[in-house]
Amino acid sequence: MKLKNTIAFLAILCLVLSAQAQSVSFGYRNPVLTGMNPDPSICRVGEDYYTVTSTFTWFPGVPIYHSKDLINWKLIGYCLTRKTQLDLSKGSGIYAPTIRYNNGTFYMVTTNQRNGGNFYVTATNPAGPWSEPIWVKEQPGIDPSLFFDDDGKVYFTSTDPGGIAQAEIDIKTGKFLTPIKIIWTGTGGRYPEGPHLYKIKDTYYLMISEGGTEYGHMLNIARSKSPWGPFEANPDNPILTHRNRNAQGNPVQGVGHADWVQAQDGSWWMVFLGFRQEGSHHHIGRETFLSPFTWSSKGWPVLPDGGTTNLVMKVQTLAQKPFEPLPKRDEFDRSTLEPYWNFLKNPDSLSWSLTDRKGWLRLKGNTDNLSPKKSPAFLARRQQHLNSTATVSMEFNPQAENEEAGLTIYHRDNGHYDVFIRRKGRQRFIVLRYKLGSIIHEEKQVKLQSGAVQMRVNSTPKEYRFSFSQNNIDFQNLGSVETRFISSETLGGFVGAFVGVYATGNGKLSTSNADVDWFEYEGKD
Ligand code: 6LW
Repeated sequence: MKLKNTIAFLAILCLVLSAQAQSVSFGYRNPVLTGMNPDPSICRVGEDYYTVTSTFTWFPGVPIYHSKDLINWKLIGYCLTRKTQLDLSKGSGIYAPTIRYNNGTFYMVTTNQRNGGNFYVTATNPAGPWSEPIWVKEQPGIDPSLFFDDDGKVYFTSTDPGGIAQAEIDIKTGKFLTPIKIIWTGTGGRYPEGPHLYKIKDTYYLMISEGGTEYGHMLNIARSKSPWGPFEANPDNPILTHRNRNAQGNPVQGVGHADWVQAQDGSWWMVFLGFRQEGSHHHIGRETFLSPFTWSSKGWPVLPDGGTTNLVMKVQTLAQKPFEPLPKRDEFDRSTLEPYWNFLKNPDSLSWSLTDRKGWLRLKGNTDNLSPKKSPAFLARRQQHLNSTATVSMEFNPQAENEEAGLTIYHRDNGHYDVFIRRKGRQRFIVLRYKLGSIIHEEKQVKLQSGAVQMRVNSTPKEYRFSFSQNNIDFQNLGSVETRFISSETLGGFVGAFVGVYATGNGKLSTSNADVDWFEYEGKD
């Protein structure tokens, strides 16, 4: 009997221990969403987490990522997939989104800068489809957020020239039910922005960023017993920043613009933006970082290490549930694009096809080039690693000298490095060209044999190296160039580097198609 009891006890102990072992893991690497993924916003539904980030003039807009553990994320779709939701014909596109879940419905609220302003879309399945926009015409600021209070009221909070502004909103129509009120002006830092309102028990917390999205970025918080304020600032602000001396040598900089979530096990987590700097420049954009936080005895959020974050996080996490890694090579064998492909502005549906030549991505150069007025024949994906290799195999026999097609590292129209095929007289060449503001430099031109061409870019934190091959084995070097010339510090703007394939007729319609057999991307960070 005694032995039986002991065995039963040990069996139960084993079960408890193994259950515990499955419910937590230890440690992870930041950023959790690599490549251009700024202004993250997060919500939880049961044990599922969803995060959205800003996309500016890339299409489709606002990717939605899913996770079971806050660390491993899978791109499951986009909130803005139609021109009726996302017209990118003017302006600088989509700024900071917020995602919220209320009563069976997901809400994603954001701004289409100078192209309609603030709006939200809704969905019951976060992977889509998402609704047509409901426009919020009464508030011209940016960084909108929604807060669903437990009394049924919904608040729309955003920036305003006077500070952080708020109104109660009729969530069915987008009409304001109250006048707009400035609820907090922040702590005196420049650009009070990225507000989110939360309620814990009977206290409302208003978390915002200040200092601008560069090296002076910081996260500040205030609280009140009313959603309208007055808001009392946390005496220990900022709760997260790398602007101070203690973070001077940290490879992560510019942290701020956060949103928080409480996990199913009661732990608290923030997602926020930051960038990985290389010699005081960053070129792959602002990325999404994750940190746990706790509450002080005085009721304020406290982030680890005095409000700093790291690439390697040595903390307990939810049980980690990674997704299958994506195949390195896209063979273009399906009739739909892999979700990571993006277009610049609203795509010209005549400029590309997966069905014209089965198993190939066909690019049909239009009049636009990589300084686009509308949208060029151009598909790109985020450069998600500082160390990476991208290779494309392309068949392209230009019939006229204005036609070109190739591979590009593209940050903005004023900063990209292109390796491409063109023709001069009867000869085909491969060319390496750098475009940096008003400077256009052709670094190298090499004669090609007939047949397919593989174009490759190897990236390290400091440099891009371009090469080509015609047998996919022997690669001939074309040249190397610094990453920092296409960094955000050099070019300005809010975006980051993408790598992609393009074709153009440079002002005329191209008479020859560029056929992409495969595209390979491998990250090595
Ligand atoms: C965004 C603002 C910001 O609207 O950058 O870092 C702007 N914060 O909140 C664009 O991402």
